[in-house]
Amino acid sequence: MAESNFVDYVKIYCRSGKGGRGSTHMRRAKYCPNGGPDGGDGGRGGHIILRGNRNYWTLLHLRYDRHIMAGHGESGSKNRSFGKDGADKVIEVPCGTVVYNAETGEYICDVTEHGQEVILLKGGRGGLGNWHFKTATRQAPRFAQPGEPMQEMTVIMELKLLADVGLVGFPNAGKSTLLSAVSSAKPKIANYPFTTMEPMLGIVSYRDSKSFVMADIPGIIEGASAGKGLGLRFLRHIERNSLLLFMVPADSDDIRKEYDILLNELRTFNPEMLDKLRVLAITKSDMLDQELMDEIEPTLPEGIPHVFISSITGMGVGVLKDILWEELNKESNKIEGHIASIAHRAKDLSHLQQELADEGEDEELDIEYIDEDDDIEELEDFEYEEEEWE
Ligand SMILES: Nc1nc2c(ncn2[C@@H]2O[C@H](COP(=O)(O)OP(=O)(O)OP(=O)(O)O)[C@@H](O)[C@H]2O)c(=O)[nH]1
Ligand SMILES: [Mg+2]
Repeated sequence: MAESNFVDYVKIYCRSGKGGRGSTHMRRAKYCPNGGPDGGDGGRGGHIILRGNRNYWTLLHLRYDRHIMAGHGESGSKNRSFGKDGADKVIEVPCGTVVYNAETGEYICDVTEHGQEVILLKGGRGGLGNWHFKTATRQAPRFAQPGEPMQEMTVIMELKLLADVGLVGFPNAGKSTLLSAVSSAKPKIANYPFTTMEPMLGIVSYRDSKSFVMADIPGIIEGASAGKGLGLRFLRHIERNSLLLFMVPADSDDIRKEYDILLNELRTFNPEMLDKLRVLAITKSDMLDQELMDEIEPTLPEGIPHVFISSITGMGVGVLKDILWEELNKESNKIEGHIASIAHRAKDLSHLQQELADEGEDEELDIEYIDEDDDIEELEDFEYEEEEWE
């Protein structure tokens, strides 16, 4: 997917700043030759911070800057002067970004709201200057604390679009046509499979200026979980939807079978997908007459609300919106929480390398770090007590 602008998977290297060291300065002034220790504390290293930003829709901007490093804290100096804190680095991410450790696959955090900030890596605390260590028996400590080390991590950021309703169907089922009919989104529509190559969101307005968000994703075929068609990588974008709208065209040979295949592919991707609310739309129903609909009706899968629709004539679309709204606002749905009702699982380590390769993100990112500001050497075996840190 290298040529696409829709980037929903990136690997980047992040490093926080290390803490500045405390100063070992001794005060010496004209009439005060043995003024004692007056070395100030080092500054804090910069944090790496993630911030949700609703103006970003993809992770594309992160493709260009794969090494994100915060500033180091400066050393303390004489007169008990504090060192300056290192500059924080804020990474703006679209709402719905989930972060994993690229080496262990471990889930780290997610950012779902605009303005939400998460500290991904903490900057090291600055070391205390020598004047903190002055005691009755040790009047001139010639040591200070080194700053705390920096932290580094290579992370995978994955975007999982936040929508209420996700469209699920074979290619050509009419998913994009529905999205274009009920929202102002302008997805590409054509009479061939895999017209939609990347996900798209649309805002569906409902009565009394209420609205919900619908996500159109590429079509799914039997065997998608084994990589057929566009595979299942786009399913991550409906992982967080609370409702899945299954779409099967009226001219399908076997609607129930098609529905079962879709369901099975979802289950293979993530069994929790089956815990979501489901609605079935029989699309392109302008091709049916009442008699045919009556014939199809009893063959439809049980236990799932269904509706015959045509995005072209508008038939059933209003009813569909009513059903979607009703389902979305069900008590059972509310308890689970609107967003992220799915728990984030760690990545499967045995497949992680393959996944990175599939996403074109398997290149090594680690960098060699040269420490130009060598820490206080004499203090290598210095052990400070933990409570010395504030
Ligand atoms: N007669 C009729 N044709 C429809 C209707 N909805 C969609 N179509 C046609 O079906 C074809 C496929 O529509 P799309 O909306 O592109 O289908 P899709 O599910 O998004 O397909 P992919 O993106 O390839 O997965 C187009 O030629 C549409 O014009 C409908 O309600 N009635
Ligand atoms: Mg489409």
